[in-house]
Amino acid sequence: MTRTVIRGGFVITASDEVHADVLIEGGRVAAVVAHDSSAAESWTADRVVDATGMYVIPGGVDAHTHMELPFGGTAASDTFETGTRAAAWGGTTTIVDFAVQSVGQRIREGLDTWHAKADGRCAIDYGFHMILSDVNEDTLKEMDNLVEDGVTSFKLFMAYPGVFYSDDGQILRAMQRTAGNGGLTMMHAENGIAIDVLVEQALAAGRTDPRYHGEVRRALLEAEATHRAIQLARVAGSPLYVVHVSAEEAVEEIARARDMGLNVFGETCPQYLFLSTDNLAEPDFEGAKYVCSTPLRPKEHQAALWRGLRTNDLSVVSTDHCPFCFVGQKELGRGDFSKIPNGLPGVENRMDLLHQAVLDGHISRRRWIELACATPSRMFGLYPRKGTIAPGADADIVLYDPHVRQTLSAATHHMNVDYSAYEGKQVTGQVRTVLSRGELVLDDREYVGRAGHGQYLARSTSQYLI
Ligand code: DUC
Ligand code: ZN
Ligand code: ZN
Ligand code: ZN
Repeated sequence: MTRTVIRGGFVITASDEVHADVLIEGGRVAAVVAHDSSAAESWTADRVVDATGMYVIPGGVDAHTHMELPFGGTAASDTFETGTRAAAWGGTTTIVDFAVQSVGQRIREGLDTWHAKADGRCAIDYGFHMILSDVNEDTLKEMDNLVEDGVTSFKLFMAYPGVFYSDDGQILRAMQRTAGNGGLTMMHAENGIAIDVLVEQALAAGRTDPRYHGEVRRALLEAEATHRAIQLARVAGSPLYVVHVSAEEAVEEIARARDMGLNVFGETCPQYLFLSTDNLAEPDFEGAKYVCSTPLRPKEHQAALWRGLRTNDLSVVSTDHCPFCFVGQKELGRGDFSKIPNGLPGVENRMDLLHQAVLDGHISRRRWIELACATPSRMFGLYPRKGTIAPGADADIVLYDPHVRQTLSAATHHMNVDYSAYEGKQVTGQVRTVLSRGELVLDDREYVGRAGHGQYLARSTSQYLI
């Protein structure tokens, strides 16, 4: 069994910060003990990784990615191979991607399709949520089998009529099912029926630029859908996880539900914390680079998101990584913003942007790890295997240099997309070395990983449910 020691670093988890050495045996953490203690000094190892001056943190868990997602007549530009490699460069060692059940399809067919895309190609470990686009009697029955097979969360859409959309009756039935089988309902909360009316009216009035994407997808319609989803979950007696929360009014709905003691959770994404409608209004169609749903909001919403992250009304930051190239993909929507494929690249940037949030005073270091590693792991049934550094955990570990300054740019990133949503942004801190189950993936910024190292993760049910 290979023994690796990570010596001299500053270990940060969601609960502790300690100057400690980490012993890895057979791909798992065997011990974490005080640096320079006699126990640590007696360790023999095949490999010693010097972590002097580095943070030693759990690999990131990105619970919201869309590799190769077919959308708007095209498909997300990162494959599981390129997207998981980029994730590793950015210090993320686990993704939970969204498999899709299309209309008219059995869930199992959708899941098989996603396994065919991902299996044998990932650089890091991966699991799946299931997007339900066709809730019917068969779907409801199949949901139980999925939970048993380790796909324990289901995303429903109140938006995108005709594509992913479920009506309130379908949503209620699916929630009732998860109330019985231990699954977690994830919600895309936007009133898509009302949004489509506003889209039609905007286009008819000649408002075709990307910035109108943000205007028609109104914050009130996110808040209304969030409220409705919460009430439906209450009726069903099921937990609810609201994905990509961007509007202050939606945070308020989630906060109110949590104050009532309901099992309601909120997720936000770096784009809502660092970007705004100013980006959507960039000239020469550049705003298309920032078209995603829920949309970017005016800057004033950001304070509510940061506050929610501190109070735990928002408990997870994931990326909703769904990249489309500007050339040839985003351009499909020139002259009609509704034809711009929705989504932003970001799987590589999350850990750095959240570390910058630590430096900016928005969150603490341990909260950084909690939001990006520990809570998503617990939320989606991967803890304590993922998301922490503790005896028995997978040795998914990142050596993070908190002092290096870097400029985020498409010229240097590893995502398969021709622009960066954060082009030119300066951040302090950088991933140096990444281990996945004890194997080096990134070695002092030299990529040594391989497609196919990543294993499929059958997940338990959420560890936040009572
Ligand atoms: N939102 C996006 O921005 N892209 C994919 C799907 C979604 O809900
Ligand atoms: Zn020391
Ligand atoms: Zn969504
Ligand atoms: Zn998404």
